[in-house]
Amino acid sequence: MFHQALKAAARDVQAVFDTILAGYDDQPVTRAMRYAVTGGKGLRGFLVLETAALCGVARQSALPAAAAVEAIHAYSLVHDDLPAMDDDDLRRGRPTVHVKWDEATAILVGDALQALAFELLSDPVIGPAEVRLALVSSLARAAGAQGMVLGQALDIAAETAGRDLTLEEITRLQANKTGALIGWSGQAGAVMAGADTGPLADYARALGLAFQIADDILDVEGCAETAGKRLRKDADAGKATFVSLLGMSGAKARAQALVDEAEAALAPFGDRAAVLRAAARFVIERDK
Ligand code: GRG
Repeated sequence: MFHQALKAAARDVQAVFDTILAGYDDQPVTRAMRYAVTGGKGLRGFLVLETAALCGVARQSALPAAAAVEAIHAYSLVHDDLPAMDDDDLRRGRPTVHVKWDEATAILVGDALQALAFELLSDPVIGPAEVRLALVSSLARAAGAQGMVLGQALDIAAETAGRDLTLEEITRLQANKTGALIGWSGQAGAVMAGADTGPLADYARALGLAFQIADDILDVEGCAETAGKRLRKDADAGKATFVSLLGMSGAKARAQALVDEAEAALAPFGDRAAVLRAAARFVIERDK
């Protein structure tokens, strides 16, 4: 049930991008944008669509918001892969954008995807102007220098800090770097419905952290071919991670505790939140 829902979300979000990008000039930057939004799991878009369904928002209304967060996520990966950042040549099992095209194109792809995200959120199909404004301002916060960009900046600063980060510092870094977008996605349905965001915010906070701990575990135990990206980069760079700080079994126990927390946060929704509960379990069981 969960895997079908995840696939359907990725397919529907992809269709949004296909429709929009079909109307763009046929330029390297637009071809590279299309490439950058293809081939991911689509977890963030899925969270938007599922929380929207849970809060009674029509799928058609939620789709531009789901595509918006996937556009921001895709931009972050393209920029993160650049030589000035993580310098990666493999992403989603394919050459990274700056390798397939060039660095200038990769920078422009990120810029354009970020702009596209906010254009998508202005689509009247989402709902009244106040709802769209709430989504725009919360996504801007989640993606910017009080969210994902802050996390990335803290990560870069840690490389030259001359000491390992503490567990508290890593938790804050990751809550921003990967947690902010996952948090936004998990609350989007409630925002669109004008409902209480509390339970879904708790769910998404725990899910985001579990996702990152699972990523650190995958970096050590995963298979690069299946994951579609280079692994063991953190260990090779001597970077502190949840695994280096908690040990492998400690990291697994913490991830499981967070999944339990995420599932518990969904209690007010009863059985209607079964797919979101399965999503929480998936984030720590995934192999890519
Ligand atoms: C460049 C401003 C800026 C930020 C980049 C999110 C991020 C910050 C960098 C990504 C680096 C990375 C590999 C982080 C680990 C967790 C993560 C976000 C993995 C990728 O997300 P998935 O697994 O990817 O959801 P797919 O390919 O499925 O979309």
